[in-house]
Amino acid sequence: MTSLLLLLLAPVLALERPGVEYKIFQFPADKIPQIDGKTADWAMVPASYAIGMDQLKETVHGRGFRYDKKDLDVTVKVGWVKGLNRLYFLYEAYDDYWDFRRADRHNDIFELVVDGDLSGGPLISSLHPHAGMDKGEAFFSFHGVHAQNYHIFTPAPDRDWAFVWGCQPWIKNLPWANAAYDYNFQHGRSGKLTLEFWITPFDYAPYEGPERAVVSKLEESKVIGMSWSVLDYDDVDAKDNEGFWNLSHKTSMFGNASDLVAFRLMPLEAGLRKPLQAGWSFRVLDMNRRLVAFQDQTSGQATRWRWTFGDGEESTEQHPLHAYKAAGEYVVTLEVEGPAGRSRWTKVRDVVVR
Ligand SMILES: [Ca+2]
Ligand SMILES: [Ca+2]
Ligand SMILES: [Ca+2]
Repeated sequence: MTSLLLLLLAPVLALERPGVEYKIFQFPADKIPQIDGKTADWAMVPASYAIGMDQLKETVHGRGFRYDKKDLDVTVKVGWVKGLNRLYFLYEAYDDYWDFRRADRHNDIFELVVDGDLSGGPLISSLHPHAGMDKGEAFFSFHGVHAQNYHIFTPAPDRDWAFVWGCQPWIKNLPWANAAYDYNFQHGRSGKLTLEFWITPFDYAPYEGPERAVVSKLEESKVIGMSWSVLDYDDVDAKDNEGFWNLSHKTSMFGNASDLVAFRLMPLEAGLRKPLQAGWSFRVLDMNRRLVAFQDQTSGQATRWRWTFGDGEESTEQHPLHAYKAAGEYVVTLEVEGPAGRSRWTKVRDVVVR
């Protein structure tokens, strides 16, 4: 009986931590965070979006869930903006020993893995599904191509902010990513670090560069795969870090997109949107017949729709089709009505037929 229940409750998505889903906060378009390492623009993000130490498991050195906030204390918030294919992050951490004097991978690191289209499966060359494949070929054709791994240095004085573990280092620079830090400590000291950054997830991020790349399309309510780990180095002379604190609870999250966790791109919080806001899009289906499909995209509950197509014709359908009799540049308006009142939205000369 138990196993049947588990089977029924199992999520459709083959991601780690079934039943767990984190939220990505939607910033309004007029409140996009400024990448300056300051946290003021994140004050509007509710506490329910913050992901802290209690969600991480140390999976390499056997510490499990036994964290000590005097050793490491990390909180991460993730955001997005509808219409921008970017993921914004606010990383706030306390560490008893910030380890960043060496110029190699021995550095406090925030490792982030993103799979924007849930393609799943291995993403690093050593896990290439074709056994025996040439190492170089596997790296340049595969490593990080369909899901990306960033090793972000915390902090990163005198060097790039991250290394992309893959064949596409170009993704860490503008216009694909940007980062800023705020901290006030020397190497080997304790203190608080703030890192603010955004990245662009890619369905396809090839070695050759952005010309052949495909950016992941971020859409409201969609789920993406993501996980991070905090590699805590607390001794510049030590051989290894002393913590691999990760959100997926599975070490192999660094190289397998099926071991990531579900994150949902949330709608605007209720306090940040109008209860009813008319909106719409259109597509010319057949220019020869001047046939246009209109799509209602109103947010909030609407019960009545009235379209005026700009040629004297109207419709009360939610998603009407309209054939214009004459060529023209039209002004189209949708008016909606619902329990919360009325709203209208006009586009001037977007709908053009010949
Ligand atoms: Ca900021
Ligand atoms: Ca530490
Ligand atoms: Ca450290």
